[in-house]
Amino acid sequence: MSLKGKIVFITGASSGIGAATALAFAAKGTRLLLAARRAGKLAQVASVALESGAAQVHSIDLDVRNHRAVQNAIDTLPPEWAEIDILVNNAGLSRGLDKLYMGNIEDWDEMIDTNVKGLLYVSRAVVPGMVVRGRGHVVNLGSTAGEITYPNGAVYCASKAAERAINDGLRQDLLGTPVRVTTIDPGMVETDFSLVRFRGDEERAAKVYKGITPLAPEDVADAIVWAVSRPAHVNIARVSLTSVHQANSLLFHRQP
Ligand code: NDP
Ligand code: 8X3
Repeated sequence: MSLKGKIVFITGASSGIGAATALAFAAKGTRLLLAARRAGKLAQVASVALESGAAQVHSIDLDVRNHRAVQNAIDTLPPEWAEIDILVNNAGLSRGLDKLYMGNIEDWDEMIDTNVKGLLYVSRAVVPGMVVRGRGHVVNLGSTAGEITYPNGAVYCASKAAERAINDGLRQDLLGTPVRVTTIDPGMVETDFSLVRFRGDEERAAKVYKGITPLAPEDVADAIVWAVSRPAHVNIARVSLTSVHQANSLLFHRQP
């Protein structure tokens, strides 16, 4: 399916997987609606996307945890940007790596508000238009963490298990419409993810990837573009991908 001229809305496009996905869609000649909180970083991604072939880019300063702001951002899109074809629900984060019974409640709130409620708010604002227009594709970012829970990560893993349920539920509820729903479930991807989890502790973040070659954000972007460019009657329900050094969220082969 040709993606040329399609409107692709990517949340969390200022960094990592979201930024790489913006550039992968740019190379297909799409029109990009990019959202995140850090406007400066978003502007940099927008500029590279235009150089990489995007037909047009429109950026939105958006915190997906704010329901009213999300609805308002969609309701007030310029008319030429309103007909979103592809939504990539990518904004997300982890905070902390703690035993559940010692966990920080603010960290829990931030993960659940972003990864679960933010995903719901954006989907609720965008999907009705897709149903009315009779076309659309929602891609949600899940994780191997949503398939198997790992120690000290229960709340992040739970947020991704929720994503899995929401993804499947949305696909069931859209049955009878042509709107497609896909979850992309990567294992470890080297982005700012661990730096954010450990609140800027670079040494601790680097240890996460020690001795393995993790996925690159471009590998995940490639899977997203593949899933959305299948023929219109094909719905890819789930793509699970890891580095060859990872079997699942618990099992790694680390080189000394
Ligand atoms: P990054 O930290 O590099 O990027 C996260 C993105 O999410 C940033 O653009 C950030 O933008 C945005 N974001 C975070 N909170 C909000 C918010 N409240 N409102 C709007 N945007 C927000 O991490 P990744 O690229 O790795 O993560 C992207 C997604 O991929 C997440 O959902 C993550 O759970 C998932 N994932 C990551 C894996 C990994 O190993 N890295 C593996 C599996 C899944 P800003 O701060 O500017 O708002
Ligand atoms: C991110 C992958 O294993 O670091 O979802 O939680 S992991």
